[in-house]
Amino acid sequence: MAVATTTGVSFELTDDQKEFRDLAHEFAEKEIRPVAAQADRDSKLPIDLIRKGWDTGLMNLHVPEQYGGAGLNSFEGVLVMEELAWGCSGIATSMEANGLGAAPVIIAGTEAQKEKYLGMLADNFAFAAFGLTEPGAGSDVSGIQTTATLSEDGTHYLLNGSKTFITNAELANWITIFAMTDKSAGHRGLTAFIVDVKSLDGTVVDGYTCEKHMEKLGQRASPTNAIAFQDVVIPVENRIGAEGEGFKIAMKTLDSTRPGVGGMATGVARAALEYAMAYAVERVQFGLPIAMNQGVNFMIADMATNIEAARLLTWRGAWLHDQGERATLQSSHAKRFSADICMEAATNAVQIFGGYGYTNEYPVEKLMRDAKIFQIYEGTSQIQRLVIAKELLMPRG
Ligand code: COS
Repeated sequence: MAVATTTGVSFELTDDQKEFRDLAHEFAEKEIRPVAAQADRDSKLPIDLIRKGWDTGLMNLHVPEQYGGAGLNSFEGVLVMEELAWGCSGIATSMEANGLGAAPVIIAGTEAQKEKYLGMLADNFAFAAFGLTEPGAGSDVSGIQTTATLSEDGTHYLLNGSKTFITNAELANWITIFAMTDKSAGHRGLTAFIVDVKSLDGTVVDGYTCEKHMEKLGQRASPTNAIAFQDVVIPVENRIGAEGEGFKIAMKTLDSTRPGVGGMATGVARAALEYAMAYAVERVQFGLPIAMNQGVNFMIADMATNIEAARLLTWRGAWLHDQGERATLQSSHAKRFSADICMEAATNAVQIFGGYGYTNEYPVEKLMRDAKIFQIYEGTSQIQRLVIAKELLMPRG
């Protein structure tokens, strides 16, 4: 990884890191790319491919080795995510969504929870999801309406409410759910839980419903569902942390996962750049390849510089997190910048392809549709700016 040494900073990857990145690249090139356009058209996750990814060890990247996972740190995870998203970011999102679902357990779970739920992901082709967003609570996490009410005997909670835009919910065996245990306490009334929604043999828990996946603009291969809970029983031992700690667990989770989103956005931007460069040298107008025009090659130059900068920001955010430091500011820098330059790169790739770029005969219109979500999920670009401004102007201890 990019190691801070006594003499300075090295940007050189270790042999192991190069090997893991190359494994992910090969998987993206040979397995993901050939099916990406069809998966997008059908709005359907190629589950056999995801299974191959699980077999190859490219899922559950951050599950520690002691629970059977790959045990990668954040920095190494970012390397993998850039490559997978270079292949197809919808497929990459679904391949790595277990990481988002599992992060609260890794951050604040008990040993028993880790063994059971992280172990389940590593030992079986199982899925986890992250249940934070609600129809009325997206950016404003403290507006969550879902409730978890403790039983009189203190053995379990009853969960009621609904969540939306949940990646992989239709596949999930368990979901980390954020629910109010004390509505009068604002963000301090939010608590995190592990909710078993579907056993490994496919039996759905009483009171849980998962709607058909949504038809989306981009990242269409990745299932996104609305879900609801009516008196779903959660054993008290499935609470993550103490009552009222949910908000901070959610924020710490997003601090840890946003560099990975930045890595994916960098991967999509890189794909857009590569397609745009290949086309710009091949497409002849006015007797010359269009790459000879400053209007085109300056676009390419800016895309390339932005990609380099995005990669460095994501590496730094992830690296800081790996040092055990609070990486809120750097994570938001990484996520915001990578998402925005990805959108710009994909839009400019379509521009360089001209009319052809606007058709689905060429891959860049998909990249443009896929890129948009990076500016929305795991905190919009506006929320990232808000976090950055708060961290700079009102730094927390
Ligand atoms: N790590 C640890 N603690 C944090 C934290 C972080 N990154 N960010 C905030 N906190 C703590 C604060 O220190 C504060 O603690 P106290 O209660 O002890 O004072 C508490 O959490 C509330 O913080 P704050 O006042 O900043 O919260 P806000 O309600 O103003 O909202 C934002 C914060 C907007 C940044 C947050 O709601 C957010 O990130 N929203 C976007 C959510 C999102 O990404 N949704 C996408 C869905 S997930 S796919």
